[in-house]
Amino acid sequence: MPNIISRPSWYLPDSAAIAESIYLNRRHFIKALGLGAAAMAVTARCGVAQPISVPRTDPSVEKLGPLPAYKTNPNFSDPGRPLTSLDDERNPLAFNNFYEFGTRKYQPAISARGFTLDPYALEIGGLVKEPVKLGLEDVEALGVEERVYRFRCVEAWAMTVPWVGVPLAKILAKVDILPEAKYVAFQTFLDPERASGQKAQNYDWPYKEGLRLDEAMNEMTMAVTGMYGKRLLPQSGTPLRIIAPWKYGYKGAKSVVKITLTAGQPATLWNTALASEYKFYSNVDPEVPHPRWSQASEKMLSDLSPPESVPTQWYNGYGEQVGAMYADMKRVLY
Ligand SMILES: Nc1nc2c(c(=O)[nH]1)N[C@H]1C(S)=C(S)[C@@H](COP(=O)(O)O)O[C@H]1N2
Ligand SMILES: [Mo]
Repeated sequence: MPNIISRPSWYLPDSAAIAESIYLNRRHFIKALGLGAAAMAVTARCGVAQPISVPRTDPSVEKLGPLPAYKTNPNFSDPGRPLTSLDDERNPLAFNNFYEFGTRKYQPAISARGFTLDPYALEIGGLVKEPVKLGLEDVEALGVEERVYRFRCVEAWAMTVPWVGVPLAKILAKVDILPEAKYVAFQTFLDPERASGQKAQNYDWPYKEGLRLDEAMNEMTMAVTGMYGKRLLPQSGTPLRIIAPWKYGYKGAKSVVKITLTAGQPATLWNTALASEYKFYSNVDPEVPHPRWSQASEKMLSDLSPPESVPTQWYNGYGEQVGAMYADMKRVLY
């Protein structure tokens, strides 16, 4: 194994990280939202502005109406570690990866505000007998449930989130899948005018991801429409995203509009951009380092600064649910 000393770019002491991009973003954010000085406080710890609190609603999302009634699935109610609090300094509604709305962590919560795909349609096509288009109500009519999952980004930060959604297998059951189909491709919307990150030439927009068909059908894989009891905000992938919690976070596309059944392994945005760093499988594995950093440990979103870190679990701890799918593959895989 190579001697890995470098670290992901966010992996900085608070003082350094906050002093640059985040602090500036916060000032923009406060302006953009018309929030007053009350939203800002001074932290004794690093002497710069505290994160402002991100609104937990968005008018564009309110228009979609509330989530349908749901229950927590008892098989996935105990993630074995505390939920990531929305009151934490870095929290899942403020700290995001959603490159369509900017590459800095605190940008999407600002620049995606008001974004909507309403009226929404999820197209399912490719190697199916008859393609279908489902509205959000059609998807949710298949039965929404809550599941608390561990989440692990390839950048080695982690969180624990109560997602609300529909098992993807229930959605795929709406089409007759042809026997040649072996993979499932996911595609995000394409609208560079509203999502200016898509004007960046270095990525093959729209965002694309894929799973093997059995992975897509696995009980763990969810089409998520809500989190923390509410509909997804724009920065979290309104109105529907994919979550496959034994894989690195980028395998789950946000704001998905199209699902295509394919015979061959589909191209993905990250693999196309940087094949040496982002492979198709991308299963969480402490023994397979990213070329630029170790994956042996991870940090919770609320506590990114050293020294606290916890060991990474193989398959993010979901080996019991997903391990059998890889029985005939080598241990070392991405
Ligand atoms: N369309 C789209 N989906 C995406 C991304 C993205 O940039 N665009 N980023 C991925 C990455 S790298 C991660 S870690 C998660 C982040 O989800 P979060 O911001 O809700 O934590 O979304 C994934 N899905
Ligand atoms: Mo990620």
